[in-house]
Amino acid sequence: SSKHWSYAGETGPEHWAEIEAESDCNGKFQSPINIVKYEENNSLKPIALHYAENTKIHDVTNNGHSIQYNFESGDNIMVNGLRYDLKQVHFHEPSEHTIDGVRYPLEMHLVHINDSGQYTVIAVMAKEGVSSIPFDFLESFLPLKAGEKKEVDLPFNMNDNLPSNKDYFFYTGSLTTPPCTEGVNWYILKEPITVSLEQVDLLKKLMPINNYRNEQPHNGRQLYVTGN
Ligand code: DPN
Ligand code: ZN
Repeated sequence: SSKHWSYAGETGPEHWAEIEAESDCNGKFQSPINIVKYEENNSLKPIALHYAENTKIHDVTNNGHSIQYNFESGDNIMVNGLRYDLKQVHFHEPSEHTIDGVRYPLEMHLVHINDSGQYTVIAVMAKEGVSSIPFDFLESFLPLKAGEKKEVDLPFNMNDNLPSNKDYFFYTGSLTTPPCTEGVNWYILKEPITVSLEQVDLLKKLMPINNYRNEQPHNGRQLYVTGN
């Protein structure tokens, strides 16, 4: 299409479906959602994370919507016996998902895709606190302007970016940006990581203000939780 989507005004979320005619943005099973009315499901297993100690990040890009780290192949997760490769990690400020109505200062999305083109996204919330090492790493490579991209050649361990407790909420939704593709497995970790105010401020300067999509209706979807 001629117009490009954004987070506000004439190209904002209310217009995504018109702007991207082939998208699912008007679909019934969209993301994000407010996480409430969840059920325990004891048959849900821990997510099998295969994140190497020395993963190569190909580049970091300011794509005008978010700051995005693009990964070389290697890191992956297993979901229902299928391998999903980690493609990219990016940020929303403040968070897109809310938990019992609470919006976090930051939400990190780990976007994975399988051989059939289906997505699994792990969402990690961040609250204000002592800065974590990966975010120091992040600062030193951030491109400054929209459209800028930097090649990155440092080993990176995705595990360092995650909370120790991997309990999660699970539901089926969509990508939260056009084309809003449905059928996405969402794992939202219950335990937030911590970032410093400086780090949130830095990301704020680089990304569009409020780069989050509003809460979407559940429309009868089941929402599950693991752990206590
Ligand atoms: N931009 C990603 C998000 O905000 O979750 C989703 C996405 C991934 C969109 C891959 C298109 C392709
Ligand atoms: Zn996202």
